[in-house]
Amino acid sequence: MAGALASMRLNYRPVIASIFGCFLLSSSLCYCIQSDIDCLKSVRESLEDPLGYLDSWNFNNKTEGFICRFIGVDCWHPDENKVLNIRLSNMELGGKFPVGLHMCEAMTGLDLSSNKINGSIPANISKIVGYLTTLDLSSNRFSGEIPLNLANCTYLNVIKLDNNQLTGQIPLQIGQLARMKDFSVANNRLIGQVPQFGNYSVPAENYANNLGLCGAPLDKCKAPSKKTSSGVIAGAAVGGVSLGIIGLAVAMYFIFRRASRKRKEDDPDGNKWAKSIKGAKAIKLSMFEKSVSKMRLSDLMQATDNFHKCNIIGSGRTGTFYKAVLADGTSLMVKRLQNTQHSEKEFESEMATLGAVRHRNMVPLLGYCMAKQERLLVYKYMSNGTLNNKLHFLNEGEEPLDWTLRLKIGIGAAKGFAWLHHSCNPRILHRNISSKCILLDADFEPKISDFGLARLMNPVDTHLSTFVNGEFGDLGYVAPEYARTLVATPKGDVYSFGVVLLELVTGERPTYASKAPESFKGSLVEWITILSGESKLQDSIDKSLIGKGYDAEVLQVLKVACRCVLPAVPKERPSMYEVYQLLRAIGEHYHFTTDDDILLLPTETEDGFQLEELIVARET
Ligand SMILES: *[C@@H]1O[C@H](CO)[C@@H](O)[C@H](O)[C@H]1NC(C)=O
Ligand SMILES: *[C@@H]1O[C@H](CO)[C@@H](O)[C@H](O)[C@H]1NC(C)=O
Ligand SMILES: *[C@@H]1O[C@H](CO)[C@@H](O)[C@H](O)[C@H]1NC(C)=O
Ligand SMILES: *[C@@H]1O[C@H](CO)[C@@H](O)[C@H](O)[C@H]1NC(C)=O
Ligand SMILES: *[C@@H]1O[C@H](CO)[C@@H](O)[C@H](O)[C@H]1NC(C)=O
Ligand SMILES: *[C@@H]1O[C@H](CO)[C@@H](O)[C@H](O)[C@H]1NC(C)=O
Ligand SMILES: CC(=O)N[C@H]1CO[C@H](CO)[C@@H](O)[C@@H]1O
Repeated sequence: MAGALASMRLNYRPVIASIFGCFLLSSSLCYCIQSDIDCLKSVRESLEDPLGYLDSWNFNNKTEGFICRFIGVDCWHPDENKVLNIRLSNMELGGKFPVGLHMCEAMTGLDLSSNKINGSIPANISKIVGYLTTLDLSSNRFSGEIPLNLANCTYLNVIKLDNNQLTGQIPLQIGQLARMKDFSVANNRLIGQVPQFGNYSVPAENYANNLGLCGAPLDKCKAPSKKTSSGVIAGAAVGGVSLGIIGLAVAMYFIFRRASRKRKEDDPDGNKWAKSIKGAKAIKLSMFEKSVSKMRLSDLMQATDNFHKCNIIGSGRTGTFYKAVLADGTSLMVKRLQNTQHSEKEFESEMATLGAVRHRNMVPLLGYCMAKQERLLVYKYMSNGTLNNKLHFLNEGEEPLDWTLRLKIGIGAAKGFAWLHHSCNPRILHRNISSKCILLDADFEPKISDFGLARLMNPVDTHLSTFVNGEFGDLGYVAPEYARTLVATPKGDVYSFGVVLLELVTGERPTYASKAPESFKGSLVEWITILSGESKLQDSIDKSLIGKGYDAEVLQVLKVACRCVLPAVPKERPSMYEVYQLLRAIGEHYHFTTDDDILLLPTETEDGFQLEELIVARET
């Protein structure tokens, strides 16, 4: 447990680092610690809230620290989305114990007292809220037994379970909770011997009104357990050790905080690096498009306020994205590449290749810039952000995407990926397709981003090293054989794109199916697999799409998605070219694109495969 706490603190950095998509483009800054946000979302979803107290939990304002201002939520620090306590007392809340709390990894206090929550206390409670010091579930309708596993929440000081309908015996191991100073279970239906805590004597009234409790401070039990006393000694020892470790962990946390604070003070605008290249010589800025060919580094500097952190619109593994607004009002996206150590020559040749990748459904690379070690890529601005945001993080008052837009986006994106796979030579695999890599321009034309940069990364930063860290692609999108073999293939991309199609049709996120039964904890694909087996696929369709005259098309697209994700053998999935053709046929009568600006040559040959594997080998 002590080790777990230490590693929880150490994991804290990677958590921040992995929040962003290929690049989340939203108008507001977001350094959110997604797991704690998801935690609160799941709490809100799992509790019944007849009086609407939790309606004020608005997840659309993505200002850092926004959840800290929610009713009943305290954070470790007011401008950091890391939950310290949740206090939702006396709000008439119903439902079950919110098991999604396991995502609030650093939470130490939980108060759900005086509500109408029923069901049992989870048998794996230490896996859910293992770091609690205070647990107050009093005055609810909890039934069943007090789980033995509660004794594994070793940091608990306070346990209040009074005024519920708990039955059975109190696990004696709870006596091993060495820090206990307030334990009450009055007004339940408990029987048997009460636990004995090392340093703390429970007042008799905390046991009052049960069916038959015994042992000090109550009457002696008729057949006292012999194990109790040794349990107390072991418990006190364990407690002493864990107390030391918790002190250490808390100290480490604050040292870390202070260090990071100090770092921030040294560089409050997060742009020290930019200031250092400001007057740099040997600057090279090349533009592929005439419209911006006269731009200089100083223009980029001005357009991004010297790359001030306020202009960051997203960040991913390959670098950070800034929004730049030129003097004439034109917007651009500038990507600062992470750690490239390639020579200027290598970089230029990669840029020449990427600059030549022009397709209606690719985010256009307009130019690039080299200044000292910095490498900046200039892209066209995409005013409607990511598909992911448009599907799952609507701003207030924003309508869900209608079916024709979703179909248009699906067809356009398929066309782009098919073009990368089949018309580029050598073919380009994306390797990390998700709804975050599909950007939307002002007309909602989808534009694929973040392709072809892998070769510009340091060898240590390429995908293989992220595999080692267990972070090989966006969660919920990775084809099973890709996760197993670590070899990127076109069919791996097809699988990931199938998940994007599922998102379009179901409105669900890849890692979590909200319409599935509460007990179901699998991914979107796993849920679809079950529904498909039961011939109930249509149950998954987004409610906002049903009954508007498109039902047949929606179901057809859902079936294409299934062909991409369900076959266990990658060979049985269609090629990206086939996916595009299938979707295009479904949407033919809309005439979304008049120009057929791609030359599609299906090249699903063995040669194509080998070529790609060579590229993988070179990068790693
Ligand atoms: C894949 O994309 C996700 C977000 O879209 C990002 O967090 C992750 O680092 C990327 N992984 C690789 C290997 O590119
Ligand atoms: C988001 O929350 C912050 C802090 O509460 C507030 O200052 C800001 O105005 C809010 N923004 C929006 C768009 O509601
Ligand atoms: C919990 O309460 C709900 C109504 O809020 C009820 O439908 C359900 O049967 C209750 N469950 C238990 C185990 O009492
Ligand atoms: C706890 O157990 C429930 C079912 O008993 C399960 O759904 C949930 O995933 C478990 N939580 C954790 C964090 O292990
Ligand atoms: C609880 O802790 C004990 C002793 O540390 C351990 O053996 C047991 O596996 C833990 N139980 C659970 C459910 O984690
Ligand atoms: C328990 O009591 C012992 C001796 O009385 C003391 O040294 C120890 O600090 C106490 N532990 C706690 C958690 O109060
Ligand atoms: C829904 C949405 O955000 N639509 C915007 C897409 O981009 C155009 C052009 O910037 C805006 O006018 C729309 O409001």
